[in-house]
Amino acid sequence: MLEKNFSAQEILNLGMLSAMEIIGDRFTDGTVFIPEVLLSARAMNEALKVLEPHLASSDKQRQGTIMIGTVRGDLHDIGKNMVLTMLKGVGFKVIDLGVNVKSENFVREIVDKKPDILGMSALLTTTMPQMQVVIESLVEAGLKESIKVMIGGAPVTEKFAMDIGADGYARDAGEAVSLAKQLVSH
Ligand code: B1M
Repeated sequence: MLEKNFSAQEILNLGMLSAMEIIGDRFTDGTVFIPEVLLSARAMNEALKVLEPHLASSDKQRQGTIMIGTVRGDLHDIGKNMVLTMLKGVGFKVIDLGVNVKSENFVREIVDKKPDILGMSALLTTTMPQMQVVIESLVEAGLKESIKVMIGGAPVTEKFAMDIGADGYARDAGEAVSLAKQLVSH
């Protein structure tokens, strides 16, 4: 598709994301199962790596550092990877803690690496509350004032973000980039 001059954004949004939506619907109606979903997820993550250099913006300036991870109990990483790919593309330094990240690990890594922003992702209604656990741990460790927290993931809402004391919520990777830029400029 790149060779045929489709833009990386088009490939991502029209090709890959809509395909993943179909997989999600088929998983819901019971016509595909975890192995197919996993295969699709792997294909998605590999394709993201191919697209990454093409998603980079031309006016790249160093924007700040963001540490990002999917919360404890949650293994979904495609959305997180899309967000970090886009952030790298516009010049953020990204520290990826991966999936299933415990609150104590977030705190330890923040103390060690001192990022400007912490980004958390959750895809399950059962793991969303972990975001609040992390924010409470940051408050306890006296770190909350020195870092901005942004969150996202399909079940997460703006209201939830405000209720748990996050500094911002982004619905998709594009919004995540605008929000991160806004958070480092304050
Ligand atoms: Co899972 N899964 N899954 N799954 N899975 C969902 C989320 C589900 C909605 C499917 C369904 O039932 N229809 C459902 C959740 C229901 C709920 O909680 N209400 C579900 C379930 C139930 C489960 C298991 C419990 C299934 C089981 O074992 N019985 C299990 C849980 C495992 C665990 O985490 N402990 C499970 C497992 C898996 C796989 C491992 C097989 C695989 C994940 C592989 C991987 O990620 N490497 C998987 C997948 C792929 C999905 C679906 C099909 C697709 C998710 C996805 O990647 N979407 C999903 C159904 C669906 O969404 N239609 C489903 C594409 C991605 C780009 O979107 O992640 O929303 P998303 O990210 C967006 C935005 O949300 C936002 O930007 C991204 C780009 O636009 N965003 C942020 C995300 N993070 C952000 C962070 C930010 C800002 C924005 O700031 C930091």
